[in-house]
Amino acid sequence: MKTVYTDRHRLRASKTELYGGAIVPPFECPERMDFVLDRLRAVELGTILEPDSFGLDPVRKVHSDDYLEFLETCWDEWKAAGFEGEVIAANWPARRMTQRRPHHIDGKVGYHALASETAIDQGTWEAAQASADVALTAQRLVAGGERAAFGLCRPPGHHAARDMYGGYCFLNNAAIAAQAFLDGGAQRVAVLDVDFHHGNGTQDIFYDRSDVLFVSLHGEPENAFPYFSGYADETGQGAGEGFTINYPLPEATPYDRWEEALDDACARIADYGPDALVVSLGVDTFEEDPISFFKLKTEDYLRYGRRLSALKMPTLFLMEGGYAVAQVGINTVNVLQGFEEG
Ligand code: Q9C
Ligand code: ZN
Repeated sequence: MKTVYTDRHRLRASKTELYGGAIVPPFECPERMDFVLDRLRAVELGTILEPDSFGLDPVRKVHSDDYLEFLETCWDEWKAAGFEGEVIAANWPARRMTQRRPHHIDGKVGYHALASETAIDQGTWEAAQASADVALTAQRLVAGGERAAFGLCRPPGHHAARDMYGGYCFLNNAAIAAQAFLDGGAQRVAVLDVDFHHGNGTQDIFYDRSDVLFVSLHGEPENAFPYFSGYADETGQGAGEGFTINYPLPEATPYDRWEEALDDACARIADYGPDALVVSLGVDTFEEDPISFFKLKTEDYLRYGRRLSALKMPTLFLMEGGYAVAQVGINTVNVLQGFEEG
């Protein structure tokens, strides 16, 4: 399987994350990619290619113009306002308040943020665009006939909604790629999100559509970020009713229980009969992940890679989360190796 990757992810080098009331070094750090690359090379999974540039046209199909304009200009506006630190949201259009977009950057940040842990630094916008290019380049390989490809995206994407960033995500790589399959002639695309966290952004983008089936296994929202999304009764709306499927799972979920949900998810995907499958591949389901609460072990990633292979669908894997940094490589590549064996 080919991998698409660029060092330009290093431009996202935020130094701050708001965590438990303290400012800490971000869990979502550049070193994560080094471990994945080392493992890809160690097992000789396949060629590692640079992405091409696709520009913003494919991005505009899933994100709003005012949001993209915000991402492009927020660092300069923040500095021009005289702020010393990185861009962090501190104000929200909360319940019963107006949803009008403010002019001052301190207000605009809150308008476009869905959480405050994620700080924006100078290189974030360029890195986010490079990450989308990685996804689109890998998507083109699969659309062009490869059985599977891996987009080693950083920053991740699945929390990014049509007009909101957060949860370490800015551009929704999986949604951009799913839309690209459709625009390339696919009739239906399935997105399977196996990151520990609910893919609220991907759900948001396709919630009222039937041409993308969104299926997610994740920590139950009562107890896990993003807290306000991911319940089993969120099933889509309008034409999209029935095309969102959520499997919220409790604390300490072990592999056997997780695999039962995966089997059900796979059956639903098979029934849908998509032309392509996009896998939002987060490995923060790992038992040693510092911010998550499932109990998957390293060998379990091989097992579910084989299970995904049995779907026999053109498959695009895109990197999402995973914060047990030294094990992110082996766990991620185990899924891809399992897939190739399966
Ligand atoms: N107590 C992704 O995996 N904060 N994003 C968690 C835990 C945000 C995770 C706090 C986690 C975002 C792509
Ligand atoms: Zn995650």
